[in-house]
Amino acid sequence: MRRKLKIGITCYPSLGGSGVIATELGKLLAEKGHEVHFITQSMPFRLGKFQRNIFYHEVEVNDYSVFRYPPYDLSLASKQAQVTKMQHLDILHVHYAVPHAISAILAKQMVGDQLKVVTTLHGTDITVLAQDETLSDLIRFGINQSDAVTSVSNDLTRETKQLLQIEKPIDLVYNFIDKRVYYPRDCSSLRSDFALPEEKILMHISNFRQVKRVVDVVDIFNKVNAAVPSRLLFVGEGPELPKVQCKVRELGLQDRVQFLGKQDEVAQLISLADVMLLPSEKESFGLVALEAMACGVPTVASDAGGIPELITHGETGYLAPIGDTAAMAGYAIRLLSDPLIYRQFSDACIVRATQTFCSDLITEQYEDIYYRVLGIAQPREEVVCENV
Ligand code: GMT
Repeated sequence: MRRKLKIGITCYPSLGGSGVIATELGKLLAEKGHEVHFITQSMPFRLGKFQRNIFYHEVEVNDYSVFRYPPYDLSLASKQAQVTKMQHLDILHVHYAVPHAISAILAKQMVGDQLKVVTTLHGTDITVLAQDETLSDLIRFGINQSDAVTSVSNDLTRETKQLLQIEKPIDLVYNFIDKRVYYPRDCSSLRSDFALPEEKILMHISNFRQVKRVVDVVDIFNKVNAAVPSRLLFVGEGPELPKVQCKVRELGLQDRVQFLGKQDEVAQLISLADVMLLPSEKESFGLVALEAMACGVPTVASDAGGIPELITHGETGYLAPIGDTAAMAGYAIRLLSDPLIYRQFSDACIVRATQTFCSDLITEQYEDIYYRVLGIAQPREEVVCENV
């Protein structure tokens, strides 16, 4: 049996792919007997009810009147050091480079070298923030000082190395799904709330940031709906929402488009969809497309960033150049008009999601990294990922 570890996890607790991956990883590590301590600004939204081996430590920010900006990064470092000392943590696994990696390195300097820092890069911490010259040196420092760095796609690794001239090795660890949660669910009764039996459902889930090109979703839908009567469901909210609502009105699609707002649990909702749309400008991996795949829902996406490492064009979905909404609409129409092709894609999605991106396999990859940085040789456990 492998030695059980004490692991601190820091992530952004609000809605978003990096927070989801960090929280689900923590839950899976705890299930395997490791002791997991979340050190975050608030309770991660997916943490939910009490679970054995999971502990939560809230970072309190000192807002003393002299501070113009309350120093969250320092409060985080101080909490990480405190929890490490009290709980004898072996590892601090931080998700998203800024400021989490920097705070963790400071915490390590406070408690000593026996604490190892693992940093996972998720995407915009590199593709957006590392482009900012006021932050790039800091991010490079965080990466170089971490005991191990992981990235969620080969494309993100390439971009990190190129943008920041990083030479140290970066481990590739893809996003994952828990197949006990993401599988094709029966939602025939719920479906009738949103569409007529002969209509198709297209869906987009995101935080409506500019990089998601959500207005393109409306454009794609408009073209699809002209050929195949359909409905569009939006899940999530964010800065681009007003623009998207405006585009829906402009195209007179109000009665065909519904905004469901922020939703914590999307597994059931995804099964409502026939096709997921992800036309992003930047996307290091595209967790939502993986979640859709596991539910048997193919995605039509842009070929940005790491998306091609997840979606095989013409097998588990379709890819088109960023902004080419006509091509994306054409692909969606092809999928929605041919039940035989659709079935083939849907089956291939489930196999790929549950075999290549299964949580057992990916959790094991993270554990291997922890043991490696701690210098503990541990035999590998046999993981067999079968599809449901
Ligand atoms: O996609 C978002 O805007 C959320 C963002 C985050 O930082 O939480 O997601 C990033 O991390 C996910 C988990 O690793 C990836 O699957 C997403 O592709 C990535 N988003 C971008 O690169 C834009």
